[in-house]
Amino acid sequence: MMNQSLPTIRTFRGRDARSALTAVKEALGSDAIIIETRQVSGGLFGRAQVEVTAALGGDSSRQTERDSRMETDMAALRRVMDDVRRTLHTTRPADRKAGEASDGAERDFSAEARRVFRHLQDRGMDPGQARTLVEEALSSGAERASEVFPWIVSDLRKQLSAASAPWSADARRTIALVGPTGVGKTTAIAKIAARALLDTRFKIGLITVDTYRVGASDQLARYGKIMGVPTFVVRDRAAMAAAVQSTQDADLVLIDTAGRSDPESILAQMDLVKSAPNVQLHLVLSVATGARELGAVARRYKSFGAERLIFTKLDEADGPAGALSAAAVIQRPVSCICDGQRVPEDIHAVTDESLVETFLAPTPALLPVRVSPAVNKEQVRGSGR
Ligand SMILES: Nc1nc2c(ncn2[C@@H]2O[C@H](COP(=O)(O)OP(=O)(O)OP(=O)(O)O)[C@@H](O)[C@H]2O)c(=O)[nH]1
Ligand SMILES: [Mg+2]
Repeated sequence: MMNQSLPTIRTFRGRDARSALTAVKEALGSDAIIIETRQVSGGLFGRAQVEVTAALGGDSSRQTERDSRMETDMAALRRVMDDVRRTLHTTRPADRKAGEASDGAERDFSAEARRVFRHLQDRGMDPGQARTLVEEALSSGAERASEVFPWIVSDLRKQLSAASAPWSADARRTIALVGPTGVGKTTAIAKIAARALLDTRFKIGLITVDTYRVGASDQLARYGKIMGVPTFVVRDRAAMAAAVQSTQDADLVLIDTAGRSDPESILAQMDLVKSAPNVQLHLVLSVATGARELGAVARRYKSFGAERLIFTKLDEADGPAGALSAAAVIQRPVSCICDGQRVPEDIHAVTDESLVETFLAPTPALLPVRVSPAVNKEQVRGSGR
């Protein structure tokens, strides 16, 4: 079992498998353990690339040395990627479209209301949702931006509240991560398990029902092996019952599922997941997806009884407020957010305040000016300050 620290787990990309593996070897050495290899798009000009997730084997002094070298490499890489992203985003057709759509919608708003409306759109909120919110704020008597925005924030808080992180002591004991393909379910499970091991000193059990894709269950099993946590691959209810039995002394049981899009496969999988007693479903959604699509996915999963939301890829989102479309449909609290590929660093617990900050990024101009009525210039001068 682990005690002090978890091994470094990092992701590398290359033109092909060979160059990605060379990068792994350079950074982590030849004793690196490969967790997963996958095809991704996202090279320059949308070229396909190979992405390898790997963990470090070997002794800890070499690990520290390699860690610091890799941090420097990664920081340089991130800077280049940020530049590329900025250049691409200044001319993105999708952005122009959003702007055009908003012109008509905001025409009858006052300049103050328009400022709030534009801010919500810049943050990636669905134009229809943004318009409705501004209209409701106005009809409730708010006029200035400093009144409209707080009204909207308090209204959204009713739909978007924070829940205990899955690795905290008061979270549900059995949690299944469900959601569309590629949103980061398996990665989030590895992050949650690692956090629970490090922060809460929990005993963990991992179960996967993802037997659809070749190698999918291996991905979780490898994370499990690195963390010293047992992993069970489950194909049917009998196997689920056996896995539940085997993990009965665990403080936290995490169930990984396959990202499927057709309702029948989702249904069959949900049936299997729900045969685990007292399981709580956390719907995982990537905020790098557009607002409209997020709303549609949320509608698809709502009927399966998702009780919590997990938002991922905040690092990749231009405007993460598209998440609010999903939140409006599901109306359940958020248990954590993910903002990168690093295991376990890029997962965070949330609070009601941090959620509003994350999704809406209020600027000082949109918030009420705080003036203490008890203090005037005379008093300030008189006090000698
Ligand atoms: N940038 C970024 N990448 C992430 C984040 N979370 C996961 N990823 C990456 O997204 C890709 C897919 O992650 P997985 O965890 O395999 O996704 P999944 O939902 O399990 O996918 P399926 O099992 O195919 O449904 C991997 O390259 C992850 O490293 C995140 O918060 N930010
Ligand atoms: Mg997965």
